[in-house]
Amino acid sequence: MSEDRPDRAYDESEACMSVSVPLLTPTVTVRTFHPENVRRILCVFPAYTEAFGTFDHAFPLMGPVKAFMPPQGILLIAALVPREWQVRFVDENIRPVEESEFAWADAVLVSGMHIQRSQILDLARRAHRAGKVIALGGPSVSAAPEYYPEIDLLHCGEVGDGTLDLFRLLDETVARPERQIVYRTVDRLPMTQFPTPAYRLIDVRQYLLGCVQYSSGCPFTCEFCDIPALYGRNPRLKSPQQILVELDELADGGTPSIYFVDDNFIGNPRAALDLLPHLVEWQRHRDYTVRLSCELTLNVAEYPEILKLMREAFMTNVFCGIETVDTDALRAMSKRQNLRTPILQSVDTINSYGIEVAAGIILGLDTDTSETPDAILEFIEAAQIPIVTPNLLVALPHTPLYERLQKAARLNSGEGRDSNIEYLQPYETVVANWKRVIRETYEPRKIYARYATQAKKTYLHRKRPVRPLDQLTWTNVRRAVEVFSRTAWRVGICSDYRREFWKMTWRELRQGNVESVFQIAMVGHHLITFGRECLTRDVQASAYSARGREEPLLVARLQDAAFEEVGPHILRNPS
Ligand code: B12
Ligand code: SF4
Repeated sequence: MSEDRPDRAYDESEACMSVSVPLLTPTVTVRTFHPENVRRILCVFPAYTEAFGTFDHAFPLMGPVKAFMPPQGILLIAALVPREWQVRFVDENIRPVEESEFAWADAVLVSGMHIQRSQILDLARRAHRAGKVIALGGPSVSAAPEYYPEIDLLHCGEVGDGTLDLFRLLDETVARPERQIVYRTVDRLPMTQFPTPAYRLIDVRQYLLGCVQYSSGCPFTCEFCDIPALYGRNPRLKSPQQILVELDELADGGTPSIYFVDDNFIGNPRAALDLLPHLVEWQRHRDYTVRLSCELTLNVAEYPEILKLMREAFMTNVFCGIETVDTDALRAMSKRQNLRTPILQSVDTINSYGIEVAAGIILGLDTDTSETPDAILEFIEAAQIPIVTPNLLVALPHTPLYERLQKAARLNSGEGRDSNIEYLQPYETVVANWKRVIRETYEPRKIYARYATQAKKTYLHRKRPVRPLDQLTWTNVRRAVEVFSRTAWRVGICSDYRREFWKMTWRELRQGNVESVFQIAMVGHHLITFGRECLTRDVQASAYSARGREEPLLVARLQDAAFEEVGPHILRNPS
């Protein structure tokens, strides 16, 4: 296969061999498949694009941390490839793949979201330059295979029979195919048969959070969301025992915080109730040294039993898609689960169990008016939610929203836009509203004030370690001193909101909340810095579009590197 083979256009009807009904012998699954040949598999996760939710600006305060969260999907694949094969893993959020690693590999396996599309295509170019076959799976290709005409092998859907066929092909040959081949999973592997993702291939201390997945799928059908189409409406589950093994591995690896990446942790409330007592026991045993967090729907406020167990399990943070405070808009987008109880009341209820709420907000809805930004800002003020992620509405493929707008001829993928939607308001108005919400939400005084409220309203209700002195190990103390020195320098001395920082620090220290000082300072620093970049740089506004990604991230990283150079020696990374 020549290295400079021209890219081919995607045309499913003509160009692709689409393998949708695999020929399986009944007993062989992707877990029991034994290959005939030995292969070297390079699993790669592409870099993120900076966003409110990726916390890049917090990392320079934190020593070894270089990325947000380990990528579950590709780590699962790394654990699933036949035992006879060798596997290496590189997360390009930590470091780029080296030429020698491409040279080592027989095949390159990649995952990613739409927002990582240009990074995925860049990986394909590098793999092809090295003459290697590349296979892509994950949420983006599963929803939109047509985005990836350059990739040799596409894997659509979750792991299952499609994955088995992909492995069979790689066993047979690692030559690049003449035409793109698409594998689609029809029979999913039950999650109870999932192996532990290959956490052994990462240093979890390089991530802000560890993560695990208990369930996949969500019963709701919000108009803009592709989860029901991609992962189904009837959540599939791992067993609590699988989760405990994963939690132990991550906690033993040194992570202070673990996130459940489930689409909706209470998608099946009964399943949450089954798992939570195990988590409570696990936390008691570990004396609450690891914070847990998850994504769930706001109607958790209707389940006091779940909230009580979440508190006992030291679930300290949840992300909720609040989306909008306009009840007509919630009805229009089929997000009725947010309507059952007034939103502010739900947030207060969740907070009363010691759980902080982070909120996703969408701008550009058909129901938006000139009053929308004010309504959002009033809500943030009333709810006192510190972390808010405002995004422009985007029509993702395979969503009811996409179909509706396509029929109405309101899709527009013109250059330089961060959304493919013709909004009812002018595009510039929607972007201006987005900027206004960000400017006012992330004014340093306001975000620190919201954290001050959380300290009284939420953090006071949290579990506390029974033996706090056990955590005073030499390693922990040294790490705390290092992180505090960095934070004190960057935020407490160099930033223009140092007054707010010191006020918060004294208040929290007086109450003995050492951990809160670190959390608030780091998260606050990211939100304020990234918020300012949204206003002053060409940061893309939807967190979905493929526009303008590498350069800003590079600029941010170079700025951080330059800062390290001028900072005093004591503030540098320990080796
Ligand atoms: C955790 C999470 C994040 C985390 C980390 C993501 C990560 N490390 O991968 C963070 C917070 C960073 C994040 C951010 C965003 N996210 Co997000 N996120 C998720 C979430 C909830 C879970 C991801 C996960 O770990 N799933 C569990 C794993 C096991 O599932 P999986 O990756 O799909 O893998 C399965 C298969 O796809 C397959 N597979 C995966 N990879 C490969 C590779 C090969 C070779 C093969 C054979 C198979 C295979 O095997 C797995 C098992 O079946 C998903 C929802 C979801 N259900 O996936 C959204 C989701 C991936 N995120 C999404 C989006 C849009 C975003 C954001 C753009 C905006 C937002 N909503 O906040 C930002 C962008 C970040 C950035 N700026 O770059 C979308 C992606 C849409 C799409 N189709 O591309 C999803 C699907 C949710 C949604 N519909 O809104 N996200
Ligand atoms: S509740 Fe969340 S995961 Fe479920 S369909 Fe709505 S947006 Fe998607």
